[in-house]
Amino acid sequence: MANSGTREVNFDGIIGPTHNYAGLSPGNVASASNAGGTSNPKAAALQGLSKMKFLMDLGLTQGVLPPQQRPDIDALRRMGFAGDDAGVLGDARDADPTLLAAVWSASGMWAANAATVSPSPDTADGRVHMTPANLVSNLHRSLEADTTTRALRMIFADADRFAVHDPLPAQMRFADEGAANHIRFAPSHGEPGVELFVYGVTAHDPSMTTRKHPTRQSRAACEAIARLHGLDPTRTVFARQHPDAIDAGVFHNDVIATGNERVFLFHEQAFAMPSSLMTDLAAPIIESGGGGLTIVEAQNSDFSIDDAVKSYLFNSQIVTLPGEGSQGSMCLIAPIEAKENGPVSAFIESMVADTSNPINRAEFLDVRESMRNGGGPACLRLRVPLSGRELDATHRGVILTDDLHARLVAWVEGHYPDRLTAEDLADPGLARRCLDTLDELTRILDLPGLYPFQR
Ligand code: SUG
Repeated sequence: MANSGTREVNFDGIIGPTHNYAGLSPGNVASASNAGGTSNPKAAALQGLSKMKFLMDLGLTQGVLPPQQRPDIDALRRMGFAGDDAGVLGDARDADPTLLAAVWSASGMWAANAATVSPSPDTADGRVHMTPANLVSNLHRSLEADTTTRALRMIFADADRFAVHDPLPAQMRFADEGAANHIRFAPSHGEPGVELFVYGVTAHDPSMTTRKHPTRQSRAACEAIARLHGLDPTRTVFARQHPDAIDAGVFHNDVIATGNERVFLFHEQAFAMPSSLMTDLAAPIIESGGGGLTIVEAQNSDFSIDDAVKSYLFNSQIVTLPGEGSQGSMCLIAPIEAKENGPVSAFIESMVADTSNPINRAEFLDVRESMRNGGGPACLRLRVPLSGRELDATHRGVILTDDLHARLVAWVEGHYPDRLTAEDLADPGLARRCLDTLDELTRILDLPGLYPFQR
């Protein structure tokens, strides 16, 4: 059923105080090439908050998701490191610095990987369904699922309107990276849509490996989520990522393709079976009288896949602008790196000028601290289309206002370090200060008891 008054709410991950460059993600070009660098958590968090404010000032509804509890010293204890916190941190550093780095990672900032979301017009029981991602492909990310599940259950607590499932079984057969490999198309956010799930591998076909880099999303995971969410099989499409794209650094599909409502923006090398895919996606929308898809396909002759990975154009957010005068018009919220890349910038200019698609404005934002770890504007947010009633049932403490924005900026300014290196990660004093900082955040967001250390 169509819902009137539905809007897309973007929930951005607040970048945590331990943001650092540890090179933890094989296949993620930026993470690998900035490994060992010095990060600036304060600048990172402020860049994230500026992006959220920018979207709010465009008239969009913006939410926040809290960071993970980091460092996760209990995770090191589960790996056998014992003693007081100083001993655990020091022993982990001496045994294997990548284990230490994993429990400090602020990777929860990339909220596109928090969960897969199906809005209520698409689901059999008319509730909004969410499956938190198990993120089993990388140790540091696998530590996110429990707190993400808890946060989503606190924020979307009304069981009459929301279903927050358990993450899928934590095994590679069900490797799941959330909404980064999922795009929903619909005539408008409140109408029934078509959900596209993109996978890199099927569990039963070992020949489906790439030559260089790991694949992070399995078809089995996509199918399980579609079942859990009660999606209509005639409006659910599974497509394989092109293995060459994964090997070029496209570790998530949102590095090479994106969409909004009826618009589908992608690079010609994104998918393994492009022509049937377009028909499968467009047919249900045409049948429901919603017109077809507007396809914006970048060719190799426009720019290469390497330029796509360097510029992160496809990790832009495409948002529908509110308001009478601009009904149906869309804005591309792109990373500044896309403007700095000649061929990509020329492509954006001609796309915005082309009246056959609704994208008629482009804005370039600075999220460079996140970009150096392979996270662009779209990685930082989880899209949740919500009707007016569903928004009313959502925890208000995480919906951005000018006041909340100002409080979060002051909290970051007051507590965040402006420099973090690998050497800092064995410091128990810094660990304590980070947890105190998070404790204060749960008061600002009114999420008491969110973190394990608070219980
Ligand atoms: O999972 N980087 C993240 C980036 C995630 C981007 N998200 C989306 N494309 N939706 C990842 O690879 C790097 C951490 C480090 O190396 O310190 C990292 O986890």
